[in-house]
Amino acid sequence: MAVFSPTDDVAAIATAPGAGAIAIVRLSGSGAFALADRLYRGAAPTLAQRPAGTFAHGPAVAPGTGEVLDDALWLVFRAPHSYTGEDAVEIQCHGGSQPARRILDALLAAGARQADPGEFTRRAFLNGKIDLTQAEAVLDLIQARSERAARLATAQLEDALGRRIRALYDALLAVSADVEAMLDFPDDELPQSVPKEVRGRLAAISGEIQALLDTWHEGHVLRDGARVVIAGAPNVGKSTLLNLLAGRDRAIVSPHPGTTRDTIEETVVLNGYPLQLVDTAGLRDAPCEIEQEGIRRTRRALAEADLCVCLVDASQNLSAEEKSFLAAHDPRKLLVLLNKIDLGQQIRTENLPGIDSMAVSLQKSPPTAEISAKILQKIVQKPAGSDQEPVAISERHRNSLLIALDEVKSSENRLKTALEADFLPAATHARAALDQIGFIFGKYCTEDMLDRLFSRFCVGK
Ligand SMILES: Nc1nc2c(ncn2[C@@H]2O[C@H](COP(=O)(O)OP(=O)(O)OP(=O)(O)O)[C@@H](O)[C@H]2O)c(=O)[nH]1
Ligand SMILES: [Mg+2]
Repeated sequence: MAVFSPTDDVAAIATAPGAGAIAIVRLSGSGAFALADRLYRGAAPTLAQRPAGTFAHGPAVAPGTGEVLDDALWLVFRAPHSYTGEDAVEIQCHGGSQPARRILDALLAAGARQADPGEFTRRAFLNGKIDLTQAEAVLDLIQARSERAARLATAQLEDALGRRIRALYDALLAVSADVEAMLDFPDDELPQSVPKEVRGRLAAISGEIQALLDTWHEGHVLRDGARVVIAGAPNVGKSTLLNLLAGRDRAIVSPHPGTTRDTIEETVVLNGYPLQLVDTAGLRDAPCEIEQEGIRRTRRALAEADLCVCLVDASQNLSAEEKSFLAAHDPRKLLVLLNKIDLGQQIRTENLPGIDSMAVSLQKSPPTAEISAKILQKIVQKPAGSDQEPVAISERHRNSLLIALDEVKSSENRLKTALEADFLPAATHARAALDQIGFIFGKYCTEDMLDRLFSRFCVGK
């Protein structure tokens, strides 16, 4: 699974398009200084002669015509102390669409290649500057939608996840080697305690894999946002809840049942977690065609929800529809708000065993912070004590960890018998787990895997 390091010089605009104070053109590769010097018309020495970590000031010209393209700053980075690990120049010019574009075109005409999306970060990975979890953290950081997401991405960039994954890799490697060594023992000479000891280490490894898997929910919510659908009968206070959590009058609230007829979406950040809130048309046998369509949309939204917050009017008894709705819903993805308790309380949390519920009055004294906390607790499912551990794995990490967990457990099971015939399969399972852990930090990777990962980056990163 060798990955070949590219050797050409690549260039790209690294800043977002549009008006801005400055724009940056990036150039990286062994020929970066020679290329940049063909455009640089500032005072001597040339960029190639300048020490690392310095900058020059001077015009950028088109090499063919000598036309001045812009006045720029030229930052000099030398291998291996640059983002990519290669010689690199960053050219800071005026913002807006033209100056950076013209400088880039001049570099391309002089022999640079337009960088692919994420190619600078891909080179940083290939040159051993960062591992794959850190490369992914760069993307997470750029795409972070909340402060909490940014904080976790920064921790991952600083290797918080990579360290744990590599420790896991080392522990598994040692176990694999020991299981393989057990195969070399002549019959009956292997002490009985050895398989048992190895099994204990495998169990500890499973525990660590499971602990990492438990952080997936949080990673999923932070990276993808969670969909929280507010549902219930008409007039129970769904739109009131949306407005409360959104902090603004997003949806119309009225005493007429059937006010909301279409789904209404609002992005909110609750305690640092980005959520997509969806207010819906109340569920009932509606006579009107528009409302019926609204109810179909409610059902569609519910099918895609990470969590359903179901409101009921607690001053009334539950209707048959409400009872069957609650019974049919997965309780892990359900939070019931017993609303309107200021009008009296017929339904109590005790009446809904096995379902998370809260009695509230959204109109008179809304416990917004408590509701937010409860919603987050349901969707993030943060394991206890995880606040000290700034790690939240992604879908890709999870896929590998799930396979690895399965393999480690199979290996562990094989060693239970302490029969020699089981040692080889035990070793094979341990090796398979090792491969999966290796995929996570990029010890093993394929071009295909890297293509997929870096294609999600922007050009210039
Ligand atoms: N007394 C009382 N009234 C409430 C409470 N919460 C909401 N309401 C009122 O109940 C009525 C319906 O509220 P909405 O938020 O529009 O209810 P909805 O579930 O969105 O209704 P539809 O869109 O028709 O399905 C409004 O008059 C609200 O002011 C509460 O806690 N107590
Ligand atoms: Mg409504």
